[in-house]
Amino acid sequence: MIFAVDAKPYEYSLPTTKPCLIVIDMQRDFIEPGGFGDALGNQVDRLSAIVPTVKKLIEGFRRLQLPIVHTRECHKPDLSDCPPSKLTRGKAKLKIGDLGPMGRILIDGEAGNELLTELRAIPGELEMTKPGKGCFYATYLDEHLRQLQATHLVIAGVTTEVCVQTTMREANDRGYECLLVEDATESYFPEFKQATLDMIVAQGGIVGWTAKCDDTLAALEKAYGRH
Ligand code: C5J
Repeated sequence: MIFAVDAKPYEYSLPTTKPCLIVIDMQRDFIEPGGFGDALGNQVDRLSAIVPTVKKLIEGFRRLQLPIVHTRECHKPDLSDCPPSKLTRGKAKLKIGDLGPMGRILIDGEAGNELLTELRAIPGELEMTKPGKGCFYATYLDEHLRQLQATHLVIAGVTTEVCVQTTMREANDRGYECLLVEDATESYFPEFKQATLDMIVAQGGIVGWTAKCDDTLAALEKAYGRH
């Protein structure tokens, strides 16, 4: 029997192997005041609104014993993995590596770089750092997914048009079938989120699919739940 998620631009068929959930950058630096997102002049409270939905999605994957990867965008304390272009871009009041209210901005190990308390990884889940916007750049994510034999990725996190979209395009080029969960992703700019969702599903799903969290979980339950 083939199970599918009610999705755009058409149903997203679930595989016989396990799909993997990728939760992108649900870290304090992007979602709480005083972090990198705030330093760049963004209204960060838009992003906290999706936390309950992301949590629900994570809990659904845990219940079904499906794999989960959490990512954090960050740099080494000596900034050796941060290109000068990224360091100086934006002329922000605080730049990467500067001391902010939650420690050094976007630096691995600092308080602001942690995942939100309610979305922390638990043992058995991979928490992976990444220096770029895309989750595949300078990481071992591809190898990890191939070891899991994952061909299908369910994607959530922030921000929709930056790290989420970049990752989805990287994954698409590597042959993964990707589904972005519409209400488990957010942008500082609502119009950019909508444009990204539209771009993904255009031309028959040129980048992949989008669907609502509840529709995704309902199909996963049918496909992988114990009946
Ligand atoms: C940004 C991200 N927006 N996680 N990072 O710089 O989307």
